[in-house]
Amino acid sequence: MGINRKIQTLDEFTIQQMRDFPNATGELSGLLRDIGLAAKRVHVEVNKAGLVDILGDAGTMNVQGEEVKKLDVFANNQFMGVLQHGISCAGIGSEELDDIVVFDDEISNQSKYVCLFDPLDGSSNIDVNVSIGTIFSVFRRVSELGKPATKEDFLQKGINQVAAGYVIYGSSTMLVYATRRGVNGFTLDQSIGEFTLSHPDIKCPHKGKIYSINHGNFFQYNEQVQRYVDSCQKKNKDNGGPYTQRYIGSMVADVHRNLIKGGIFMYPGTKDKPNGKLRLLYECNPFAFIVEVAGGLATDGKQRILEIQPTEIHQRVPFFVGSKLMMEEFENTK
Ligand code: P6P
Repeated sequence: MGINRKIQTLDEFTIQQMRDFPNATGELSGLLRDIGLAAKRVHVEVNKAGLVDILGDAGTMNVQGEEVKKLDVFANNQFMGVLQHGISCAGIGSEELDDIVVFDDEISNQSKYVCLFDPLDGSSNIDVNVSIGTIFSVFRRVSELGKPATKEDFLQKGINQVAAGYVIYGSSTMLVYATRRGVNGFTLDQSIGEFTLSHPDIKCPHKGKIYSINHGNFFQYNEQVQRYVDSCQKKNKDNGGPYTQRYIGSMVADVHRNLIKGGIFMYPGTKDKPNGKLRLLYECNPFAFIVEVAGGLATDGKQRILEIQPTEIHQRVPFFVGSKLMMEEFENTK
């Protein structure tokens, strides 16, 4: 007799969430299922990226006679496409697009939500087989339903997100998303082509032993960061130091590992780039929301990421995120 373990797919899970909220319209569940569909299509392309030379490099024609696009452009088109043809999203912002794209058709204008994406973060790592990811953020519109979405719908504080998540294309492909009810992880079961619940109710350990930062910029960081990194490397009976340094240069992989195992990820500002490199709306806000719902903290070194009032779609912020006690250790480092 086989183990009768009920495997719950992403679709079943989101529909179950709807049943728990009788007055839910199902739009958010539908939006998350749309994102799951696009993620499966991106998974297929990412997993054959190493073979692109056989199928024709970006900008050439592949064996099917289709133009082979850069993978991040391909990913952007997949996520934008499913949402534009769905019924749950009025428009998107994306790292790949200079400005927001308002879908502005009768159905989309009735949709309650807008989405922001980094469709394929870390794509420069793909040709060396390092895990990469998609990051997404979902807001309820503040503009009038029935009319086109506006820039204000996208420039909301991160605290207003109704959902946020990421897809990690790694040793397996996982979709992790958070609502205020919790963080749940789904692993793609390729035998049935479905994301299945594998990491229910993810919690970020309050303490970890991993610190993640690009040491190459050490002498460009401010004194607080330098002192904290220094303390991470020293034996310390109070905080269990020295810590282990892990940094793969792919944000989704680094933050996902620290979310599961405990740890702190830092992308500070430097003298040359005081706002750092990472984008507020579609990299830092989503991860700040996810990690906070899971019990961790996220700041720009001074204030809570989720309290920052955005001023433009592609703005950058310094980013510190991870286990509550490690983040407090950092904040208390003077
Ligand atoms: P650095 C990838 O290019 C990325 O945007 C993030 O995924 C990653 O955390 C960061 O840049 C790495 O930047 O400057 O350390 O190489």
